[in-house]
Amino acid sequence: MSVIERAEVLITSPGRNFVTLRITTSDGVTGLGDATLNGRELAVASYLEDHLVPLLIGRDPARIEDMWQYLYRGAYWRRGPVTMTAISAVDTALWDIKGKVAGLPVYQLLGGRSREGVLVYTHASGADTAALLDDVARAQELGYQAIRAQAAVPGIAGTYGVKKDGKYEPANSSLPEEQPWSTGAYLRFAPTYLRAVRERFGFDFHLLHDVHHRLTPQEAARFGKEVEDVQLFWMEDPTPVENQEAFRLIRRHTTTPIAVGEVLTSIWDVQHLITEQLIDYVRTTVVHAGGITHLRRIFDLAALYQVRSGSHGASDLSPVCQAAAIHLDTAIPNFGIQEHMGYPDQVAEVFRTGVTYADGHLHVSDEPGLGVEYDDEAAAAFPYNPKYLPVARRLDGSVHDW
Ligand code: GCO
Ligand code: MG
Repeated sequence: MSVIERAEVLITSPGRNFVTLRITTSDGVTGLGDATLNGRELAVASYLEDHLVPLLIGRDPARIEDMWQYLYRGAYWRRGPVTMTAISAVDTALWDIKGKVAGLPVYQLLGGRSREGVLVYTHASGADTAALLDDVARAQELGYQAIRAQAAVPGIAGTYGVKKDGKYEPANSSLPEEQPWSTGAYLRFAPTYLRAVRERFGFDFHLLHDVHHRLTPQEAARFGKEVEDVQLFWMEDPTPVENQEAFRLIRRHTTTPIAVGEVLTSIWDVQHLITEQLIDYVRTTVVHAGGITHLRRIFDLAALYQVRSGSHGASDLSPVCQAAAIHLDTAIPNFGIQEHMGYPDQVAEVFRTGVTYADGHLHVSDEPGLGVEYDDEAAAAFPYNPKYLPVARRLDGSVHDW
């Protein structure tokens, strides 16, 4: 019987930090899993290295479900981003291995194709409305059929979602930057630029917007209602997700679709949002919500309630997570949309991925497994470089939700 012989935690920073788990079997087959938790990378690396790797050695790599149950229930402590990201990495690497052993791409192991390509949305942003409109035009020229629009709120420096030097990357300083926030200014301005996008480009593409947990339930209800005429594909994270009752209030007032889940890590975290139909899209991801095994379970639950997938796909999720997500998106019946933010150029030197973009869609290759290779030599040129997301403060100095 083939057993797990080695498991290595690989850390690299080709323009941004990535943690990767590589599992090698006694037959010499390797599998990759993304273990990146933005701004808390080393906590997951330690969880894996100190607590999980010793448990993996000698076990059967084919028993993916059993491994998931063993690591989840066996930890005693449940859920949470560090634990779930570590479990995700093991799970994803084992699916990669199973595909390579079977000679099949992972989407075939998940039931085969439900669709040819995976509809993706990209980011457009700007320091003001004119700059945002230029960026939407750029995204359309690249063929994107779904675009997330954000613009800097006048008078508020460093507003969430706006690019610096042509690339969007909020985690850009070695200690968290503190940025001002004014809900009033945002609520006055955001509807105007969303309307300007529709006025200039029409309704023949999907328009998305990320509120990034900045509003109270009442403010979010008002915002959703006010932008109904722009027909958003979704408003994302309108309010912090800890108090899920809040979404009932938003729902009562607006038909603007709601997407939630990038910070949630298990089926229990999204259970009520889904079963009480408080959201339209669930944004949990392979890397933070327990790997392919657990995300499939979340999406199957969601399918019963006509909730569709809309996985987080920011550039702090590695190409290994991206490939796993595209395999899953290709196979599931209730796929909605996939975020596609792109990566700094150096990322392609470390991760060779079979995922390709064409006409607003991502496609997986038919290589066995996930179709991603990791170049150790290239990775060594990019040492870990601690970076943090900013912290938002209201104009009176108190901390707001980022
Ligand atoms: C998104 C997200 C990201 C997150 C980042 C956190 O919708 O893409 O909100 O921009 O802020 O991934 O690590
Ligand atoms: Mg988001």
